[in-house]
Amino acid sequence: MSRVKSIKRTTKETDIALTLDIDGHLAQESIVTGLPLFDHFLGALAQHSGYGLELKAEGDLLVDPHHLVEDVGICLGDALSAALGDRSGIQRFGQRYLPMDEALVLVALDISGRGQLFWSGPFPDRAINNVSSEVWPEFFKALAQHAQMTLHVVCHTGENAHHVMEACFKGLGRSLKEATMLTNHLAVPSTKGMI
Ligand SMILES: [Mn+2]
Repeated sequence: MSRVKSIKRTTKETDIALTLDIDGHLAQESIVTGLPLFDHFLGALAQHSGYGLELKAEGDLLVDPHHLVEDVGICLGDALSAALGDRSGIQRFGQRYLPMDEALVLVALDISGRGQLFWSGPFPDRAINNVSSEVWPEFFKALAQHAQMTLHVVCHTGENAHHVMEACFKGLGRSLKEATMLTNHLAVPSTKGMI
């Protein structure tokens, strides 16, 4: 069973082509968004999820990175949802405390069929390389909504905004790896019989 999905999405704000392979058989380093900090964080996500991710994205960065960051989250969420099919055989839940030096975050998720983000701090409220910290939750929100998963991200401590946000992306990667891992049971992991 191949768990691969390609997505193309073009709007007046962004142009995105993405291929996701949950079982990781693609070249992982092909991530180009035009925003090097975002490439760096997505590279950490791909690395720690074990997913193959090819991504080429262009956005109206001169307006605000907001559109690009949100729309990549939409495409990655759509790809993940499609690649998972009817969710049969997956672990469903994933969680990770992720330290990065002084930063410590918790990421916990449930591939529940209900797309929602719960984001709680205190997060450092500082720009990283002139990119406002308020943009990053938009990625997590769009991803959660389009992958139809319940996603909690909690910052327990951290002074350095780069450390905190990188920890969130790494923690997301590890949590997704766990949640989308296949079990020996082919059934959909829900007492309802469907997700
Ligand atoms: Mn870094």
